[in-house]
Amino acid sequence: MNMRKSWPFTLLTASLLLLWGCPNQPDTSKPGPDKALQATGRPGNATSSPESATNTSTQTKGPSIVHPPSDLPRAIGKRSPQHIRVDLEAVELEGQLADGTTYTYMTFNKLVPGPLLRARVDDTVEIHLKNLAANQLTHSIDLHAVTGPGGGSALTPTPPGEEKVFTFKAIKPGLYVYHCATAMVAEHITSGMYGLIVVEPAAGLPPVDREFYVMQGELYTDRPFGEYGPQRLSRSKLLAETPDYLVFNGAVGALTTEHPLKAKVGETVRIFFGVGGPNLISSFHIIGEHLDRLYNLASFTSPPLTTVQTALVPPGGAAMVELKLEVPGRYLLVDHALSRFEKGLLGFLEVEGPARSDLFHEGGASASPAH
Ligand SMILES: [Cu+2]
Repeated sequence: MNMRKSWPFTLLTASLLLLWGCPNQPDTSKPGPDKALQATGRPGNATSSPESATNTSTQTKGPSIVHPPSDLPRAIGKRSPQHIRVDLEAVELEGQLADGTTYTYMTFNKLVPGPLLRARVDDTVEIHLKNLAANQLTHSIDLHAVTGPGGGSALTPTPPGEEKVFTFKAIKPGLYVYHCATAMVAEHITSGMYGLIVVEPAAGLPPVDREFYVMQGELYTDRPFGEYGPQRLSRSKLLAETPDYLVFNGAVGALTTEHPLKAKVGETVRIFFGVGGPNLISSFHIIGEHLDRLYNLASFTSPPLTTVQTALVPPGGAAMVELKLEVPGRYLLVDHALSRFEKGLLGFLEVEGPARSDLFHEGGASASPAH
């Protein structure tokens, strides 16, 4: 058998965490995980397709395309408007989608999502889009921060080996998606060509202790979830909107085994969260925590909602969320449409610090040292 090994292990741990809401290691004395997972050795239901039951393909390995969630520019804060130059390069490459499985990604700067761009309202932003000579396809960019027809897409169709430049003034503060807009647009987006641009208000954003950058996307592959080997885009599944994979930051395990989010008790963290999609709405949720401030639909000009459990984020949309961390342990980032968890959509927020048994502890109330 050539079945995936590490994902079921991750899923097992996560399933246990889901079942008991335990912030640390699961208690193995409790009932076991989903029986279908045990029976099939892989996530999903017990009635696996014949294809998935005989995964005899050869494992493939490629470079990681995962954008680390802590890799983003520092806050701008209060300053005068400036002229900013942004250099982006379209790169097509076969990268790691999951253990033993690769996919032909299309990227901005070799990572999914592309770089988090950061400007201040009324900055003049000069976009340079280069298309690598070795690429097969033309690429372009539409930034939702742009005020102007096409968001830049009509000015930037760039064949391999060429470069296009355009300039816009960022007159509206907010958190915006950008993406390739070359037909078939959905193919370029599903393959990884999306990212976020923050346009900070004149006074800057409220200070926080840490910021993270997370985006959700779906992939439509010719072979089912968990198959080894190089995967190609399935256009029929794309058009039917039936993805095989859903991922944070481009790949299965991106925000669990590869780059979990890390923070400390007492800190306030901000997540710039966006949905590249191209098709599915996210019900973004952090299991065991609350979104203390939700800048709903990424509006910076409306007051944030407070103490929200789940944020609804559309494709081509975003949300800025902030939460204060009170209790240590591992929190799970999910889309609460939880079937998607079985297709790879999971992240960890690992919080270190002293226990808060006054807020959370095993056993009856009398077991708490506070009583
Ligand atoms: Cu493209």
